Amino acid sequence: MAMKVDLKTSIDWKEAKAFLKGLSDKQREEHYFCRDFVSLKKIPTWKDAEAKGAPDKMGKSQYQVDGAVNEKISIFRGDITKLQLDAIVNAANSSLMGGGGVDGCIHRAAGHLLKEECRTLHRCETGKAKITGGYRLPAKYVIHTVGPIVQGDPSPSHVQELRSCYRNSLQLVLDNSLRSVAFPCISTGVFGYPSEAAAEVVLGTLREWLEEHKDKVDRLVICVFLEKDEKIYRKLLPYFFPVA
Ligand code: AR6
Repeated sequence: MAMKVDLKTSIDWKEAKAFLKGLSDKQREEHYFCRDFVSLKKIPTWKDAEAKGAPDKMGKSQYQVDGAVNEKISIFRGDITKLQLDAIVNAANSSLMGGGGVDGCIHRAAGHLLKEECRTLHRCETGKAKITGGYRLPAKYVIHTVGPIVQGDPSPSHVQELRSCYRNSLQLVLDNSLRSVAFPCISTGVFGYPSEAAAEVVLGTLREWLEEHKDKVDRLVICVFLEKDEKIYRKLLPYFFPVA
């Protein structure tokens, strides 16, 4: 049996990561930064949410009704650091050394070892993604991606970069055999990407990806933080993920 590691005082991220890897899900809970974490089974799927409280309907969708896809997507409003999933995505900057917004929240919650591991990754380009351990987070891994910085209307290359953030993060989900992941609204805070335009890119990208890979994951969670983003996503979801 490996020596117990105290994640609050340890200075060796590799040792801490290996220690956490050897624990059962239940054993990991005692190392979480919070007690009020949210497990995957508490997050309704889009299919269930739609069945319960029919949100606004949109006009005709260009997408087919696909029950298997609708079971794999969720919208959750709240703090992404509380989600007990295989991975959460961080809207980082290219230094990967932390910052404000959701990045700051994730680094604070995960603890100082996250930064130590990030230091070894040597930056990340816009649209790319890199993976680390989750340390004191309920999520096992953090996927760090860097969104485009936008002033005014997004250009076609901004659109491609935002798409790449989601697609490259999802590629890491597959490469690491992870089954559940939550995304924040990448680039729509400090980086200035208009929220509704971003949501359209995100939903199109996730729909397309799920059509191809739905059997390989249990759930993709869109984690919104602001009421305005929740409204935007609830308005657009029936278009990209029609239920009936
Ligand atoms: N959980 C979920 N979403 C959150 C949380 C949270 N705890 N906190 C904020 N958000 P931003 P960006 C939402 O600015 O635009 C940092 O300094 C927030 O409401 O965090 O990609 C980095 O280091 C918004 O909807 O990320 C970079 O320098 C969304 O997260 C830069 O900001 C993204 O807002 C990245 O800017």
